[in-house]
Amino acid sequence: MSLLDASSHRRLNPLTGEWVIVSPRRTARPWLGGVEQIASTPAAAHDPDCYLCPGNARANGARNPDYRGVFVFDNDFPALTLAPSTPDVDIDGLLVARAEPGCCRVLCFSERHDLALPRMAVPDIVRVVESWRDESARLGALDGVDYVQIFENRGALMGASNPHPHCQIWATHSLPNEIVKETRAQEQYHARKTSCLLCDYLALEQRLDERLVCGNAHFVALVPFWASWPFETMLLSRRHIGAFDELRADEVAALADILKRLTMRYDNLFGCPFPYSMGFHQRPCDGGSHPAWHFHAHFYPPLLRSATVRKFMVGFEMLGSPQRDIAAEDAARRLRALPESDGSVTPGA
Ligand code: H2U
Ligand code: ZN
Repeated sequence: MSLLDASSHRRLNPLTGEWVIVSPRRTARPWLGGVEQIASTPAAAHDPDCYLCPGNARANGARNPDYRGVFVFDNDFPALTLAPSTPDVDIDGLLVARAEPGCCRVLCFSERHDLALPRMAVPDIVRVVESWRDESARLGALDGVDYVQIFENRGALMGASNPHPHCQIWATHSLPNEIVKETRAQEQYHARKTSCLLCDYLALEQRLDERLVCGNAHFVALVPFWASWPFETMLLSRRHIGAFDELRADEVAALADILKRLTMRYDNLFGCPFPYSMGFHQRPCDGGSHPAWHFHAHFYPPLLRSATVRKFMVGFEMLGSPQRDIAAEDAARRLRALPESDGSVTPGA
């Protein structure tokens, strides 16, 4: 069932229960709107003005150690604290507020200011994945922490405040909105079918072979049928595991491998350091066993036509439903055709 040549339609995201409008080939319309700056890869391995490089002073005056490899620290400007003093508020069910205990960490991928995931060596990315696993376990065990969200904003276009390759980790007391939706959908599917939503979805995608991008022994990258961002992808573990704490050593290595390969493809799409927000979705750490939960990552890149023309999620997307301009199958075909090389290449067609 190919919808590549279909006219406009909507597709269901079974993980959230939300719909996305698909308008294939709408990129043919003229564009006189905003053009972004082409980001360049930082040239220097160490930048004396970077808050995150080894040995440098951070914005609040603390000094980074002369670290090598992964460096994790408490965010100096955290969005959440472990003991907030906010009282609960509920006025007529209309003005409702709750204290939100939590903590925020920053994780630098390595001492190298110039090496993002696509340019790092796989063994060095393995150290990053191991740190994600360790931080998830440590923060998840804290009193009052029910969820650990690991995410990377790459590129100024996606709000990264610093080009030094890094990600953030937010541990929260309540489940974030996306996790509430995904938990509900996976549990309902599990109850209805006595099987896992994402195991079944992955099996279907492998059979249809229309939206797969790349894979290895333990992970698959694909453009989800319901993708809303132009080159959105999902990373799925082949094994039914719920969270970082279940990753075996060979799966840690495979996750590092596929992260490098997928991000190299992204960089090669428009011949630029490809901006995105990505993050891992894992089972809540609230004491429940959550057998329906399937570990995965989402990549949400904003670029649409080139290194300088992005997709705006505004207007109808903000007020109604998300809408995409190229079919998911088309995006997957383009990503699949790209080389996995970290040099600069001719931008993809
Ligand atoms: P983003 O690039 O995704 O914004 O992540 C960087 C985080 O690093 C950001 O949350 C923190 C910011 O608060 N930070 C510090 O904790 N100390 C600094 O000296 C600079 C930035
Ligand atoms: Zn740096």
